[in-house]
Amino acid sequence: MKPALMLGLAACLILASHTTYAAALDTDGDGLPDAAENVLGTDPMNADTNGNGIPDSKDKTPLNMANPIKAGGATGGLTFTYKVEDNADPATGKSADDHLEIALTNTSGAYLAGLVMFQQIKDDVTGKSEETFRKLDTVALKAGATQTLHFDTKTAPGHFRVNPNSMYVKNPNPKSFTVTFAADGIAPVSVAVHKDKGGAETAD
Ligand SMILES: [Ca+2]
Ligand SMILES: [Ca+2]
Repeated sequence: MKPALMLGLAACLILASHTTYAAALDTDGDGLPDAAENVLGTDPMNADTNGNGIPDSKDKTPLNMANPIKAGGATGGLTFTYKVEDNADPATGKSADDHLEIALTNTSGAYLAGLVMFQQIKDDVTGKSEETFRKLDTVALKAGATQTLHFDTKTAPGHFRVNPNSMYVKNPNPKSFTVTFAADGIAPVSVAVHKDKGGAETAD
């Protein structure tokens, strides 16, 4: 083979491998390419979107799961408020992009750790739902303390990643949220919140 032809063949091979790589980019390494996750509604930067311990590519229901939080524990140890729209910037008081915002208060009289959260979002029009479970290992509350948690795209302390392909972000239908928290020795507490029609992650 002539050198020029060999070079041309090598260039073709390199181009082909780059094209294949780009087509199969799998940022979170869960076996599903980013492009497929964007279609499926899973998170391309979280290998286990629903938090049930099974990677998205092996999970038969990567967006759905039953509530794993068990009943039991002391009642009255934890209260919280939950906001899914009409958020405000705490520094300026001005309107902020819609996001999940939770203010947790430890009313147990003791240090509170082992916080877990289960959330269901239900589309009021189609009836479809998405569930997620999280272990909030970085949150520990002293007795009487309140901490506000934000679920959005920011990375500052107190912020947790939300799936950018979730129905909360992508689907403008009115939705019903149910969220449950529990902690070590503390009984689960739940609230239901409704979100009016309109997209999230845009101030409205
Ligand atoms: Ca992936
Ligand atoms: Ca999973």
